[in-house]
Amino acid sequence: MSNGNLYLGFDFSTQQIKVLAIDDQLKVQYEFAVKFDVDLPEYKTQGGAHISSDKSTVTTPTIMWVQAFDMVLDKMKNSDFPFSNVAGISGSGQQHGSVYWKRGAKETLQNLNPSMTLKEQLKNCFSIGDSPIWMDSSTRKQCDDLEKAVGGTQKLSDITGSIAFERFTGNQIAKIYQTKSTEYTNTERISLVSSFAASLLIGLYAPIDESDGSGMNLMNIKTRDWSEECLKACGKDLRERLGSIVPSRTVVGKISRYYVDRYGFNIDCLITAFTGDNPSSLAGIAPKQGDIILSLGTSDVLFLWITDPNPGLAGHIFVNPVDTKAYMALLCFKNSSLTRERICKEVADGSWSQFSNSLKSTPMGNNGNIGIYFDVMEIQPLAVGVYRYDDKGQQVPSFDKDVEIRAVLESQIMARRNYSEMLGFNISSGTRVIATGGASSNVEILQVISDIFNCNVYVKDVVNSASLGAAIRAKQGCMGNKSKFDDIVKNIEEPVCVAKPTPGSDKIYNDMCKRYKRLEEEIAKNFV
Ligand code: ADP
Ligand code: XUL
Repeated sequence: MSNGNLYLGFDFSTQQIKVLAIDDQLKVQYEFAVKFDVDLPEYKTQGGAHISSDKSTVTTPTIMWVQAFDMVLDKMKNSDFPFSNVAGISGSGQQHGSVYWKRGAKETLQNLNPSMTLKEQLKNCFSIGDSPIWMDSSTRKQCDDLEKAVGGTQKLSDITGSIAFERFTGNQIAKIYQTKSTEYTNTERISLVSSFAASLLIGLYAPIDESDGSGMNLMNIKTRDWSEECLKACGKDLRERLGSIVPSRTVVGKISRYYVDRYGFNIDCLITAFTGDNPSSLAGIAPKQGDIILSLGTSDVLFLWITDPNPGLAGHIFVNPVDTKAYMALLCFKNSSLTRERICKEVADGSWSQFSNSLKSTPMGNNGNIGIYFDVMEIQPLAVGVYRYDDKGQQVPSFDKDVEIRAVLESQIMARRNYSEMLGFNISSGTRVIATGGASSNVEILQVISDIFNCNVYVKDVVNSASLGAAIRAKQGCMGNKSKFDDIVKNIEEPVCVAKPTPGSDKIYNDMCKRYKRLEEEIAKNFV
C-alpha cells in the first residue's frame, strides 16, 4: 500500500462502474467495481441497458448510474480506502450517451447533504429518466435530417469528424426534442455520460471535453466549438443547454465538499475533465505520436494518433485526449475475430496452432489469391457476403485450406491499412503497430500485420485501459498545463516488439492493397 499520492480513474462503462487507483509511478494499487445487472438487479437491466422489443431503442436509467456511484464509493470506504491520499480524479464514460438535468437540478447538485446518499438527493433531478446510450439505433430520420441541414454527408464529416450515426448524441437530442418537447423544455443542462460523472464529483455542471464532444455530430473538430448549423438542426437553444467545451486536460474543479465530509477526500483533490472510454483507452495504452493501436478483441478496433485528419465517410475523427493539437481516429470492423474463428473451425479443426501453421506454410501475397469474408454486414464498406478471387482476378467458389486461412487474414489486415490511410494516417517505416486483445497472442497473425503495414508490431497487455487512462489523465491534470503526457508516462512499461517486416513485403503488399481496394469498391457498389 502506498502512503503517497493516489490518482483515481473511474470508468462509467455500459455494464459497470470501475475505478482504479494508481500511485505516482502509475502502478495500480486498488481496484473496485459495481456491476449493474448483478449488484443492482432491481433495475432489471441486461448488460447495463434496457432494450426495446424492436431492439432499436436502448436506454439506461440515469439514477442507476447515480446509485452505482454511491455503491462503489461505499465499497471503497468499507475497504478502508485512503481517500485523503487522492490528489486527483478523472474518468471515462461510454461514448455518445446523454443525461438530461431538470430545471433546478444545479441547485441540488451544489447543496449536497453528506448525511444522505446521492441517489436520495438526485432522484428527481432528471427530466428524462432513461438515458439514451451508444447501442441505440432509433434515430435514422434525425441522421438524415442533420446531413441534409448542413449540406450533405461529407460536409457533416468535414465539420464534425464523422458522418451522421444513430448513436451520436446530436441525433439522440434531436429525437428527444421532437418527441418529448415538454421534457426538453424542462431540461437545463445536457451532459454526456462522461461530463455527467464529473458533475457528480464537482457538485456543478462539468463542461464536455473536446475528445468526447467529438462523438456528438455537433462539434466542429477544427475550431473545437459547437457548430452553429448542427446545433440549429438538432434542438432549440441547444448551446445554452450543452454549456461550454474544454480541452480534455482541463481541471474542471475541486472535489465537492460532499465527498470530503462523507468519505474523507482531501479538500484540494482536483477533478480533470472526464472523457469518452475510447479516448481514455488511448491514454491508457500510452502510445507515442504516430503509433497505430490495433485492438484484436471481438471486433478489430483501430486507434490512430493523427495530426492532419482527413474525415471521410468511414470511421470517426476525435480530438486527441492527451495532445491538445492532435487528433485520434477510430475505426471499428465487425468482421474480425469471429470470422477468423469461423474459418479456423471450418478448415483448421478450431485449432489456432493449425491456423498459424497454414500462415507459415503460405507465401506473402498468397500467390495472388484474395478472399473477402463479410459474414455480417460490414461497417466499412457497407457490404456482406464471401468473395474469392484468383491471381487473374477471376471469382472462384473455394480455396484450398491453407490459402483460405491466409486469405481471411490478409484481406482483413489490408482493409485495416487502407482505411487508416484514407483517414489521413501516414504509415512510415518508423510507425509502430501496438496490438492488444485476444488475437494479439498469435505471433503468426502479428507477422502478417507487420508485413502488410510494413512496420514493427509490438504487444502490450493492458487490462482496463479506459480506467487506467483516466487515472493517468488525473495525474496529468494535477501536473498542470505545461506538463507533457510523454513525460508522465515515460516510466510505464514499454510495449515489446514481436514482429518485423519480412524483406520484400512492401513490394508485394503496396500493390496488393490497391488491388484489394478496387475489389472492395466493386463489391460495395451492390449495396448502395
Ligand atoms: P473481447 O475483449 O472483445 O471480449 P478478447 O480481447 O478477449 O475479446 O478477444 C477474444 C478473441 O480473441 C476471440 O474471439 C478469439 O477469436 C481471439 N483469439 C484468442 N486466442 C487466439 C489465438 N491464439 N489466435 C487467434 N485469435 C485468438
Ligand atoms: C464508440 C462506441 C462505443 C462506446 C461504448 O463510438 O460507440 O465504443 O464508447 O463503450
